[in-house]
Amino acid sequence: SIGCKATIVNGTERTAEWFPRHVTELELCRGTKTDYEPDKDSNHPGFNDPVYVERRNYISNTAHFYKHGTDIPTVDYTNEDRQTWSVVYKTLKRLHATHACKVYKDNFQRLEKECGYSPNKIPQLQTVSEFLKEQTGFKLQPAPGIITPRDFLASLAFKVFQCTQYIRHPASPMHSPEPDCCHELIGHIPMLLDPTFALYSQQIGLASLGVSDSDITKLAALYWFTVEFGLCKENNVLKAYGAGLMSSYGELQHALSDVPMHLPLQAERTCLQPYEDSVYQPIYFVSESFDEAFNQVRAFSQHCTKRGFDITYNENDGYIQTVPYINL
Ligand code: TIH
Ligand code: FE2
Repeated sequence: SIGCKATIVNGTERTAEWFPRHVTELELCRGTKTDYEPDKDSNHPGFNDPVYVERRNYISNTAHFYKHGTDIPTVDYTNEDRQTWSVVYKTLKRLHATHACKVYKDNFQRLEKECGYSPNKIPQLQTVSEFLKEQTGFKLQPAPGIITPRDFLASLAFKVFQCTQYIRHPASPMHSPEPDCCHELIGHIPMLLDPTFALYSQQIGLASLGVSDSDITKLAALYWFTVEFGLCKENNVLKAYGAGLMSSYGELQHALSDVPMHLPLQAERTCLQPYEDSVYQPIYFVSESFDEAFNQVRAFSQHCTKRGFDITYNENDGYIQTVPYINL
């Protein structure tokens, strides 16, 4: 319609007002931001490695064809991939002992006991998705790369978490400029097993459906500084819970050091903070407690967006429902 911004997503033109109403429509919500891919970003450790680029792109492309309700295809990881996973897993686990919050560590242990997490094998997304679904109702959907904020947040409303399946370049196991399966499996999955955290993630998603581009930017910043790079206090000691930290040995140490700025998490302020994907963050936001972070941001995301209706998701039939606000 006239006056609204058209976005090209996988060759489909759609209007800014469109948003998914049924979980199967998430197949239309995987527009990618390609700036940090190894064939485009000269700082990517795989930039000069055509064999890596081809393999990464092959795995990435299969995600475009994923259909809701089908099993996520198994990836045959190479010996080199498994070696990378093993190094990342062992090194991070040692650092998590001192740097990660308790919820993260407890859930990581559950994944080792109940879902086959180990340094010897890269877990397949389908196995992890089934476990997660039983625990908090979240499911995984394979993602071709970094998903645009609008599409990524929309999937959270449906309790769908979009995950990359390719693995980082072996030359740089301690930091990847783009998300990879180490980031998803080690960074995100343990926190998504926490019911409060899962609910929080879904709330940001529900708040994002059908809102303006500027509200998406605010919600994406809140997501970024909590789910990806959040810090919290435990018995007055700084700990991390953000997935971008849990999967990066280099950045996790940086985040808890004196080098970056630490500011208190304040939804109204944090949502305005710009951020950069590929480098260590110069600023992190700290909440007094884990629950405080969620309460604050949840309240904000429910009230910040001036949408004329409320939205709920029905897990049984996969539809979202819009309920008009009644103005008395
Ligand atoms: N830098 C993270 C890592 O090394 O695991 C991956 C990313 C998370 C978010 C953006 S890039
Ligand atoms: Fe992430």
